[in-house]
Amino acid sequence: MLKQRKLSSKPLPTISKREFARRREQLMEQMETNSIAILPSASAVIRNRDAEFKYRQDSDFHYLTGFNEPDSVLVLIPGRHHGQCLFFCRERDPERELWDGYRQGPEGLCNNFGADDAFPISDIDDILPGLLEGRDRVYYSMGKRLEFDKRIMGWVNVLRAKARSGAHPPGEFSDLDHIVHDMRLYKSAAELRIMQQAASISADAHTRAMKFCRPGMMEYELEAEYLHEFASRGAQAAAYNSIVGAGKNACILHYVDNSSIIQDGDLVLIDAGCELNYYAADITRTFPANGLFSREQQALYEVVLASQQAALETITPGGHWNQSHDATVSVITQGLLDLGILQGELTELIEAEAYRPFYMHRAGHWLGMDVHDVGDYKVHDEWRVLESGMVMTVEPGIYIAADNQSVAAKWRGIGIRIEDDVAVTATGHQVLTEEVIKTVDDIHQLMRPMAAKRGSIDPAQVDFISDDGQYSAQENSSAKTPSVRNSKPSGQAKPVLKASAKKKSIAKKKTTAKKKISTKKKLTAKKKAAVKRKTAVKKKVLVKKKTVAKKSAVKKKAAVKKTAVVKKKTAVKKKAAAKSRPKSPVKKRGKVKNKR
Ligand SMILES: [Mn+2]
Repeated sequence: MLKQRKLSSKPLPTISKREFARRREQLMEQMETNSIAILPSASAVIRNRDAEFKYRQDSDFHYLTGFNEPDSVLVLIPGRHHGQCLFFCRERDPERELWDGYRQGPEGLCNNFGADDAFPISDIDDILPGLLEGRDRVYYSMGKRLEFDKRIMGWVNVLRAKARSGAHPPGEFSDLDHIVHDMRLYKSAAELRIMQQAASISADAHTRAMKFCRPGMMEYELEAEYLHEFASRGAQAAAYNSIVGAGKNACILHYVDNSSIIQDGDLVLIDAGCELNYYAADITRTFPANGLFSREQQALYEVVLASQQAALETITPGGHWNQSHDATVSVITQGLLDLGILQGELTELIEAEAYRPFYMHRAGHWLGMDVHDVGDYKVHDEWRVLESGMVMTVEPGIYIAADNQSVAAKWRGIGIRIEDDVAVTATGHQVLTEEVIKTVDDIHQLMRPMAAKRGSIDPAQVDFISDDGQYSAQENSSAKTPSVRNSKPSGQAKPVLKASAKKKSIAKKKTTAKKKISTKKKLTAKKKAAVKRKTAVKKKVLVKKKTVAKKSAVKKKAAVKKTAVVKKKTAVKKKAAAKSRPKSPVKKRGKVKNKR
């Protein structure tokens, strides 16, 4: 039954008019004297035939204006006596507005958007040359909109042609991006509030997907859960095309087809975030479709998680951009060594970039109005020093291609990425996306009871994991009372994780140092235990094979007896047949194990 959503009492955070004006002032302060800045809006883009993509304003234009109509141009002329902030825009037009929606018009820009003066866009060829006349320098970003580049040169050439009659055409061009993008790199308190909200909505969408996921679903069904959460919470769009990759699709970094069936035993990698009021969130989580990691999946997952934790610890003002990447490289290389996927000596492997076939991307990027946000990563050839207000992602991953013959078959086709959004604060950092769980324990707790209810847990896999001392087949059969690892209170699993996640994150911060050491210990301990376990596992599997075979034989016997009442003769035959192929369930199990 559908539940009515609670009415949200809090309005969504926005940027105030004063802040937009302050940004324009900041830009003008950095411009040379006697200069002009010109910034066109984004154009509407045809999707096919006469249907357009939903309009989305250019990020720089929105950042400086808050004005989201196409066919607009912002002109800033610091120190101009008759007004510094000028706009060109579409005129009001009742006929067009009936079809396409409300327009501000020049009056609206003066009244509502801080314009000192505003003109119809249709008059720009007449007016702009006059505004350029007498300026020494033009701030404009060449090469992004070829049509508009031509018009700028056209207006300048009008003045050059009149030079003999005393006109003063501008002699220098400067890149406007350079100033605006550096401003955008430092987020204000208001921007951080929006980004936190975008992160929270996206985090809830990931939690929602984990709850909904089950084997047999299509990838696009999970994508739909995200889009539902985004749209119903006021986020106007996904910040980028959502990636929902199950099984080996997770190894395709920008997989956006989202059209495959999610198989039992698959890991599902989902990279999705919303855009709220022009600010992006960018989260990746990887979780088992049936709620339970296989041993190989878990082993790789723990390495990625440990590398992300190591990277987060480097993020603090005064640190530099590349430290987080370096941290992920060393933890991932060590992890691949421990698991026997790489062989050799750690520093040499790092030097030779031996990790690259498995970890081929950077650990993160700036995040803001654009998902891969603007801002230089190096200044004067040195990695950028982190400062309060910068926001970045931390997203290490391990991807073992399905056809990578140099790796043992059991690892192939596993793709894992874990991505969070992190703001640099005055004293360290804040993870904006911490509300969505990511430890193996938490994922098992959240997903397993529900998966068990739907009967989608493969008993073979439960047995498999129980070798690790985590689950047993018996637990699986009593699914309604989920038992939980590490003696955590079990009732918490369902009524969910926001509160508990917050609590945990505080506790986590306190124990991160400890954890780092313990994960290292775990890895080496695991390695030692692995040899012992292997032999033990073999024995166990043998025993289980026998018991499973027996059970199924008994079942079949019973079934056969029923029909025996009707057809005695055939029943006898079937009985014999049942006895003669008791190994069939074992075969099936082996198949499931080796699939990945
Ligand atoms: Mn990202």
